[in-house]
Amino acid sequence: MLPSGQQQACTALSYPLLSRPFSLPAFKMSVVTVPTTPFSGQKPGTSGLRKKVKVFQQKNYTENFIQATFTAMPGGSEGTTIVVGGDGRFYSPEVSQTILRLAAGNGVKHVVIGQDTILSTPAVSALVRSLKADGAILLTASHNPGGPENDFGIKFNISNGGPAPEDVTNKIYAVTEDIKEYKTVELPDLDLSKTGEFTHGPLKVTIVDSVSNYLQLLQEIFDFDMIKKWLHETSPKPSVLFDALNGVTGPYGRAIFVEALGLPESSIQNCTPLPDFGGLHPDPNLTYAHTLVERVEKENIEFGAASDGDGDRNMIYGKGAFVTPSDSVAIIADWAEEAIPYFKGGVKGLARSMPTSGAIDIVAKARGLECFEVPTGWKFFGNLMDAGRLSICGEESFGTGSDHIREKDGVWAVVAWMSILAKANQTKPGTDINAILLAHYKKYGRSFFSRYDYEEVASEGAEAMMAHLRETFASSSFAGSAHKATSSDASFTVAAADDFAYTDPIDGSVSTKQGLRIMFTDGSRIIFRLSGTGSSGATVRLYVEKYSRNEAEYADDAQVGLKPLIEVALQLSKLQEYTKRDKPNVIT
Ligand code: G16
Repeated sequence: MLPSGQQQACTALSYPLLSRPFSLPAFKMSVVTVPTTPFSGQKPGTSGLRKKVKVFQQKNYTENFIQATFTAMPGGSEGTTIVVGGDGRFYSPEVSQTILRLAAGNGVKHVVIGQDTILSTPAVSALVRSLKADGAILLTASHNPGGPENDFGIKFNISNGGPAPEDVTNKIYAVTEDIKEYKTVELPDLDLSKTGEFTHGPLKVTIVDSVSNYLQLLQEIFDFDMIKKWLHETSPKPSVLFDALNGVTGPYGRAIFVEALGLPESSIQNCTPLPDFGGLHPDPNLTYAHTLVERVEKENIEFGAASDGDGDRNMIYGKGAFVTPSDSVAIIADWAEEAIPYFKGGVKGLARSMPTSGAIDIVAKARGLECFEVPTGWKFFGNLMDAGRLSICGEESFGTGSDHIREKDGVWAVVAWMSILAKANQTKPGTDINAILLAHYKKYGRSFFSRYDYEEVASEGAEAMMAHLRETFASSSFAGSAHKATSSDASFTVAAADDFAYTDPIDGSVSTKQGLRIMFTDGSRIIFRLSGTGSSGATVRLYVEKYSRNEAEYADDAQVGLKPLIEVALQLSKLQEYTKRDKPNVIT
């Protein structure tokens, strides 16, 4: 291990897997301190630093951020083991080598890295936990498009396997603001295409198969035999389609759905990770996963599912039945003990992000479980899980997961839904996704939910709209005021309005300004937030929710029922005026 901060010699030299012929001269590998200057705006957002590739390609830009990450690592980077993985997007190969050099320069002892740097975000979290590593660096901009003109991202996870909490990301940002040098060792590129253990300068590097550790974890969590029975012994056999959108879950999809569950090759699509996702926008929603939706409808497929670029998001879609992420997590929570062996001992608690619908709260209440409402961002669930108070949680942004790891987990959610269907079919053959949804609504009522995204609007306009709403909230006459829809007589009376703030029940940390909420007297809600994951401009998110116990409405299209609320939201925010957009880019 190298003491950092000074020129330090080290010998070390075996390169069994260099991609090009290389004969190593007999020189000493030293830590080199390279002078640099800060770049503005290296502030990690909801989940890491996401910018255009071209921004990361600027000289020293990536090095600065990685150095800041090592400097800010809780406990320091000296002597540590870190996991490195990502979704294989454009520019990952170059950045992986940069990480190895800076890791060596910062005294890291052992780097565990995915073959060709490929490891899904959940697989990284699982590896950090099973290896008891000190942290991880993930190369991903998640669901954002990839390629030379698109996005790249770097995220740091801590030793529990979860995204770094705000005190750490704030520290990373503070270091980037004042950085003067980074520490590196001038190592040649290491061939990352073959698994094995290597000595790379002062580092031990283990290149791991991308899938095996994660697959083993899922096999411990779920009853694969029960799922196989449903898939192969039901008559007629249910058909399945999994779409990896050319993101990282391709190899996982093939290993799980084709190899482990015995489904035909035709039940997976877009399953080769590509640096530009084949031009797809790897975001599993009705807009960007439309080929999945079309095939499910046209070919009468019972079970469709998609995952995003880095494998932490999911969408569940059966014929004629889109499962909103808010419903998805509530239904998984309700079935967990019955259908998923991992939860046989009992579910500890449930949680959702603030904009996510309250469907899961209703399940929690019925089952006598604690339920937490946290700000948007998976990092807010970690403390609750570590404290043993949270088992299952989800976000409206197509994130669902449990305390098996500390990231949301797209493939886990897909297998959870297969488990629910397999279980339900044991007693009621022919049960499909639609039947599961309707049964849930009958039991608990339905929370209609939708999100409108206005992507890449001018930041000034978006900020001005938020300021206008804050001003509106401050008026003493706002609570109690009534607001009428434009296309109907529907009217909503404001019960309360606030800027959501959260005090972490475990460590007492406070996060303010997490979204503007308007709660109405009938239980409906409107929420406005600016996304923390965009790479340029601002993305306004408008969330609307309405709860119904009227059975006649359960099969309705959510957009119809939510229209009056959306109209009120647009009036109150003057969104169209401030953003100059009359339509959202994406509706989910
Ligand atoms: C990230 C976070 C999620 C968050 C989502 C959307 O997801 O991990 O917790 O809900 O962004 O955030 P925002 O609304 O700020 O854009 P991912 O899949 O992009 O890593």
